Amino acid sequence: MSLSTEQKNSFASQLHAAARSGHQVPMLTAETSFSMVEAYDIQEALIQKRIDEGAPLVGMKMGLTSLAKMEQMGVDSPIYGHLTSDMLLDDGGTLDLSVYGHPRVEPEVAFIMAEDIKGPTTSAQVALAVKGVCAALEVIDSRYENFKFTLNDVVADNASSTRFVLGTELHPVDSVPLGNLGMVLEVDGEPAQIGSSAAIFEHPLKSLAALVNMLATRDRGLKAGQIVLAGGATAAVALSDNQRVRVRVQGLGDASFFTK
Ligand code: OOG
Ligand code: MG
Repeated sequence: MSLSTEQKNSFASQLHAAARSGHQVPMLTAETSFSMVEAYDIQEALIQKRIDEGAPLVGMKMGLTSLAKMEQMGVDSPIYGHLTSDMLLDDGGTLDLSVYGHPRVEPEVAFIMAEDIKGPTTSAQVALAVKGVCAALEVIDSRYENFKFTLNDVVADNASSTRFVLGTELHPVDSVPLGNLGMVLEVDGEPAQIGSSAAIFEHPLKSLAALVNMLATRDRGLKAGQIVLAGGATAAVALSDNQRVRVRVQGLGDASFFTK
């Protein structure tokens, strides 16, 4: 049995309303089962609502690309999500947590694309389409109760995407050993998670290539100027009020924000 367009739209509306209110909903799969392809259909319908509200698409993200994240969430394969302009938070900015349900933060790196690219591709090829790489933080917040979901549920919920911060230093991908950069997530100046970019799908460029190849299955690609978050390098850390959160990435500088 497949979902009707109306049903996909209704699921997208429920998740959109939950994201806007900071309230949680039960997992969609508790009501109806659906395929991974349908989960991405729901995600696209959800993103269209944000775009219609005036927040254009600015990029994409990979999620569940590290073992630490897969173990934390109890799922076992990478997924992608969409990033819209209203998810951007300035480096050093303040995040008001009152509008979110149970936000968490992850240390990441982000790419900015120099050229359009469509799969099939490889890590080596995709590097040629990248303008540069920077330190990044991603704030995720599941719209599901207790931050619990199946893979199809989290795909429908746009991979828990909520906000993200990019560092100010953009470096060419071949100017650093991108496959193994030390990464420290600090909360109030203390290390909360320590990892390496090697944890991001073995290499962040491998994660980027996997994204481009996944998009190709839906006849889509990346566009010049788009941002891509490569995926969290460590388990995510729960946020609370009045914190200073910073990621430091070896060779790439840092990115930070305050919570209130
Ligand atoms: C899904 C999103 C995971 C990452 O970097 O692994 C993600 C979740 O854990 O809620 O963004
Ligand atoms: Mg992430």
